[in-house]
Amino acid sequence: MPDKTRTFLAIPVPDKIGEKLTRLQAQLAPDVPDVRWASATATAFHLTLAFLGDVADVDLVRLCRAVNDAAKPHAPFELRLEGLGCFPDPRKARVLWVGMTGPGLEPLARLQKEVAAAATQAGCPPEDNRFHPHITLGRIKVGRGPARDLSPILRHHQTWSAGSFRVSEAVVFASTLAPEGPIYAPLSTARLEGEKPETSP
Ligand code: 2AM
Repeated sequence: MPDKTRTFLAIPVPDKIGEKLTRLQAQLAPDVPDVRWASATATAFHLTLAFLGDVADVDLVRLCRAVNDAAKPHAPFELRLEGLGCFPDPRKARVLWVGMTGPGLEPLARLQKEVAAAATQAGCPPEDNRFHPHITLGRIKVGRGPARDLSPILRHHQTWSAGSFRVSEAVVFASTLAPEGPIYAPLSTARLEGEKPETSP
């Protein structure tokens, strides 16, 4: 059996935004019990571009190169974090997340499509081709009572925003599962080095 690494592609969230997400978690915690909250330190807040699952270690260098080549021509862009949501449904919440809005969604979708295609070409296809941009705040522990309806909480935080941050890199992460939760380690960082197209006057 070859050695494998659980791998995903993501945009890390800068510390300043991470602090706001941590404060939001603290505000939410009394109203949303039994949640395994994502941690700014242990797991690092991130926007997942593609979850690849187990990748053979011999393929990692090829994967990192492919992601780097695909990401490099993209220009950095601003992404605004705003509003809360749940997977699979606010009335049966399993994952609680922060969403994003604004013009940054377009370059984000282009970047995601191209790094996912590059990973596929490198022989490491994403497990799921759907992309719903979000940053996970926490995962609701299963088996603790009936399904949770978080709709009122989402409505209350509809306009909550952490502001914008500049996306300037895409990272290949290794995820190691541990009893206290996953530990993420960057394997390679691709800088977005493209020029922003001129906007017409
Ligand atoms: P997330 O972006 O919603 O947090 C590393 O495991 C990351 O990959 C997690 O942050 C997780 O979701 C994302 N991911 C997507 N699909 C996954 C899957 N099937 N198993 C584990 N993680 C997955």
